[in-house]
Amino acid sequence: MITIMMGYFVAFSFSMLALSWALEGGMLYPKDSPSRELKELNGLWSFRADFSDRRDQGFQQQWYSRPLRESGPIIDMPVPASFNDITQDAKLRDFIGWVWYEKEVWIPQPWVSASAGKRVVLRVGSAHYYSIVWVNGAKVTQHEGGHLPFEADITKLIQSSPMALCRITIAVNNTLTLHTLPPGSIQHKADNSRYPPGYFVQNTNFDFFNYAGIHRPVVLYMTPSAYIDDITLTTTFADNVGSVNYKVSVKGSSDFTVSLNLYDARSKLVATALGLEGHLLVPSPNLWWPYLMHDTPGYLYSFEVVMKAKNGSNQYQDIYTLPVGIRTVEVTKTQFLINGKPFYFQGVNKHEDADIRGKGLDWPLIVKDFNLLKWLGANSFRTSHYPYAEEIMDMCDRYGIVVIDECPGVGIKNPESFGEKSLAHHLIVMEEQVRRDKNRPSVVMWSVANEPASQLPAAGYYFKTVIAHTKSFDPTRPVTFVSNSNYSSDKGAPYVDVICVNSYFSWYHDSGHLEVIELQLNTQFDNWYRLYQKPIIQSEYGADTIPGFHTDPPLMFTEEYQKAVLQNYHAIFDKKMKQNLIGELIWNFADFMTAQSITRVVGNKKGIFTRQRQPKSAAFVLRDRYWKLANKTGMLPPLPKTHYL
Ligand code: GCB
Repeated sequence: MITIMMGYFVAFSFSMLALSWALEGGMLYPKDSPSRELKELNGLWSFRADFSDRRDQGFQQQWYSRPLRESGPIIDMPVPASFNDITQDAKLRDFIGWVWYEKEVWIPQPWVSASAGKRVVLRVGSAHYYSIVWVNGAKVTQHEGGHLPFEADITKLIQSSPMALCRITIAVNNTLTLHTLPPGSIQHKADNSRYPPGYFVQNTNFDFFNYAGIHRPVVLYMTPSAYIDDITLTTTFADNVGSVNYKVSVKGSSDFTVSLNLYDARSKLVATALGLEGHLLVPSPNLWWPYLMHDTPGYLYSFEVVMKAKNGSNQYQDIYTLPVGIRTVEVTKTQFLINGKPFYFQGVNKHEDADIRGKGLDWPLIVKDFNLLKWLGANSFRTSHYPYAEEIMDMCDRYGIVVIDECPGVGIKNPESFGEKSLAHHLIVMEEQVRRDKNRPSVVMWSVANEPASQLPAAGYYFKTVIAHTKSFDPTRPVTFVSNSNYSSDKGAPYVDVICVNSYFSWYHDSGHLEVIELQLNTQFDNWYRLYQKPIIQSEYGADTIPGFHTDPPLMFTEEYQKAVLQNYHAIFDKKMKQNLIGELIWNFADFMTAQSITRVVGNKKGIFTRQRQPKSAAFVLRDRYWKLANKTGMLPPLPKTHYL
């Protein structure tokens, strides 16, 4: 492995060292404000994959030290997007190793002058999976892991250069190891009678295509050099008074004042306070309610922080505004309560996945998906199997779509992936995820993994530690992981707040036998509840379906079979939701790309929508159910479906 990915591993061990400390500083989403400016670097970047045998030519020849076009051929690569499906080159589609991105940008002159008291930050929304960033040939940061943002303060660097032209180089490596999240491994095929010299493949234990590249926006942003670094908000309410509990951190000055203003959705000032920590009280608050639970779901206040600082004779002002929803979350033995009322997750699992752009952020797709969720009557989703883009999470906050926020802990199967090294990284990933999403009202629970080998002895300590660590950063939200282990041997389940179970009766087990679903599902719920007395979510169920395939009686892969699987599951859900079942999440919202295999026909076809977001018959079954449920569970006064569309 080392022979191929040498450059990667050098960087990897360094990062583990650097990251073994708790994270420093906040990760506020970059936004314009009267004191801040933003420059988006999305669009076309120069690109080259390093196809050299050891994938280390870029480092040997220091491709970052001069314009990429000078060290070899380049192609255009859109950002954000996965690089895999952009060209006709099969080698690039399945490429493993370092790829190089570069963009030259002008920094606005007022940001550059050393006397201006500005701070300039380069931020990458996410890149898969290991990234090193240079500006004008100087390394400014590195980051391990996809799906989460990272940034570098480049103020000094750009102020010391004579030109405001800035060459940004980002090398990204998609190699997975047994210690990354998700884990993976490189397999060398040494048999020269069957494979060419140096042949290797990357093996993973997850069922989605391992898209790579710069998946989310890259931005440069400017703040004053004394600035609001982080904000942590939690909310409670009692006796018709809401409380927004805040903690603000400021950097760049020790001589400052902070004032807080809370505005309602009509921009009316409802509360003010001073200082870094405290409470803002809101009489008769408009609570943040999930979609279909209230007629103004997703109500958001605006929490404005105004910081004024002095550094000698210099004065600075920084202003940052964060949306805040006032709501509470609580778990009992049988219920999930939002604002004290039982909440039933009638939702979906998704993927960030689409034709051509792969996992790249795509606004038309995002808005289309939210329209489909509303059409469906879905009130929630799980970010299977990694944190989704902040832009998507913003929509959840605004639309009242409840989120189980899952980390990239998918496919943790090998015993080595339960060791100290993996655990240390997993803790950091949870810190990064909580730091990014802690203020979101839509996020009601963290999921620290999907279908790990949680029956292994090491899984007990591993999940106890990851869950406790997550709670130490966020004591306000329940934590879970999603299991497909046998209830009696799952070593992690004792530590979760909610049992999340995946099962595929009549699909992966007893294939074609719809008649076993009800009995097996009933047994599944009874077993888990008897042992743990915790509420349960059916976090996956479903069947692959080729749109346009029809049979009667239903046969596997037809639209009729998918509908029948759903209906058989629903019959038991209807019984169990009166007891301790608190949710059902279909697998999957839409078809998505996977690795090639004999069980996947150009991807996973368990979507109720196609990859192009057209409904299969099952979408209408689910839509009828979700709208009926919304009325029946008392979440809504009887309403026509069109009410919220
Ligand atoms: C699962 C996994 C999911 C797969 C799905 C399937 O249990 O959690 O990632 O895509 O099953 O369709 O096999």
